[in-house]
Amino acid sequence: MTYQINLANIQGNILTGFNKDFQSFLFLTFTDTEEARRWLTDIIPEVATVEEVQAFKNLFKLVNKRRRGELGTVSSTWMNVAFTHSGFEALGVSGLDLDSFPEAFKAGMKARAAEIGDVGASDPEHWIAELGSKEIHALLIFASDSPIELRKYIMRHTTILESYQSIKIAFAQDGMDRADQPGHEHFGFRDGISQPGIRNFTTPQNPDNQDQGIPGQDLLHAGEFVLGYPTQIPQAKPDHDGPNSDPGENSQSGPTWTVDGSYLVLRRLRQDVPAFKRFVEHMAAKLGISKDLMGAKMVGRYASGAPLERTEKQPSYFTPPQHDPGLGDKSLLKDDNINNFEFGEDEEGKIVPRAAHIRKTYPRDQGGNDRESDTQTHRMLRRGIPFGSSYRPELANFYPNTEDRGLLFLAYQSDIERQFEFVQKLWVNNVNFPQPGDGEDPIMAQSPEGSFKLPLPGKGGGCPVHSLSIKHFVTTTGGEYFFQPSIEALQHLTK
Ligand code: N7H
Repeated sequence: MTYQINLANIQGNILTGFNKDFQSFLFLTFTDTEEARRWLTDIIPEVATVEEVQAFKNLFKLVNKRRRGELGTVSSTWMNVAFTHSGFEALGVSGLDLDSFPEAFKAGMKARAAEIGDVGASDPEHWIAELGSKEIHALLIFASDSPIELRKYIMRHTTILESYQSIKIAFAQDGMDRADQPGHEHFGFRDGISQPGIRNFTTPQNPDNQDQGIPGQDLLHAGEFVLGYPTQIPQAKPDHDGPNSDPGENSQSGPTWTVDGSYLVLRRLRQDVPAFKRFVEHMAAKLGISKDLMGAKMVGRYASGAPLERTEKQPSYFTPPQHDPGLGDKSLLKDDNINNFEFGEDEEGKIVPRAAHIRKTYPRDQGGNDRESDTQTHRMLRRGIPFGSSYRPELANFYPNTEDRGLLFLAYQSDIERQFEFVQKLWVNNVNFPQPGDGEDPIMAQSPEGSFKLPLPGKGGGCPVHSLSIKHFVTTTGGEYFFQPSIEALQHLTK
């Protein structure tokens, strides 16, 4: 079924992803409706759309392909804007419209803390003060290829904001790709590899298979991520195990003007890198495996991004390589191989443990009731970026506050409860998912001390299951639920 996605009306970071090395986030508060509306009128012409970001990416690819490598000849700087529920209220949205939004968005992330496992050290009472105590109304997202252009653009917007007395910057947060390990998050693993593809938007690499983008990347209906388009049907088609390709009902949420908009979950997740590294080293020595393999067993991929699970390129093997194969065999990192696997033949988790991070958060063919079809109703478009400087013990004495580093997790979806909250609550934090007693996601475990089941081949061909106690390496230090309206809806909100 073909339908047109209104790319000129949808904000750019949603479907395409800015994917810039330098990003910044300004969290705003309003106290005067008229001023807030005038400010919004001022900035709407600068809000980047999917159409523009996509056109830039195509030009970037074209230039790089012929010239072999990045010369920096084309670059861009983008801005997007999003609002909280109380932000819509401050903008003067009617009571009827405000009431029609779903509960999770109305409540906001702090109020949902117990639901999503933000307890103990992650409890909002321990969040950084600006995000824990203040009520945020809007978010400006800036992204650029150049730190200088980014700063100039932020200054331009700060000057615009200064002319509105009642609008205040409550918090500013920079995000930056790691200079020493580009594309990798702070624990050292390549991130941003596996994303859902989108029907009528992502180009199928193989023209004979209209259900996949790159091999293994299932194409989903746009309504999973943007309101007003067909969604996925959780039940499988008869005689077909894969995702159901039929279009489900159009996604709909809140007032009519939410069409072409998307919900954004933003989390500021601090990472305890030294503790993670110590744990991986200690466990690797104890179990007699390499650090590379130990880390890969926890994440589900090697640090280079090479799949741990079997792909066509990595033929059937029971014992995965001890050392990161992606560092030597670059073909494993290419489109044909990097995401081309399922977990069905590894039901016992002998290759990728069932509670490994990528298996918990996207169990592929091993998820819910109707397996693959059901799993595909819980996906998100992730747009995260690291914050803070890399862990470099040799610099610790010279740079203050070096421990505050982590991931700004950003994810777009059409239903926060069915997507982010479901994944966080029923998969990541559920010690009995996928199977009873599998344990917590060893990357994201939120309880002070959890456990993780790790089957490892032993002498004589057996595969004893080791139950490891895992520490808490990631702590939530802030976050919020936003809605990112279409360009037309932004105009509607100014009236
Ligand atoms: Fe995760 N990490 O470094 O270990 N994540 N993640 N994540 N994550 C992924 O495939 C990481 C977090 C997902 O499609 C990779 O892009 C860290 C939250 C999903 O196969 C790595 C943090 C949630 C996927 C990491 C963190 C998710 C995924 C592999 C926090 C949702 C795709 C690279 C500090 C609740 C799975 C890749 C798939 C992949 C890491 C957070 C979800 C390396 C450090 C909060 C859906």
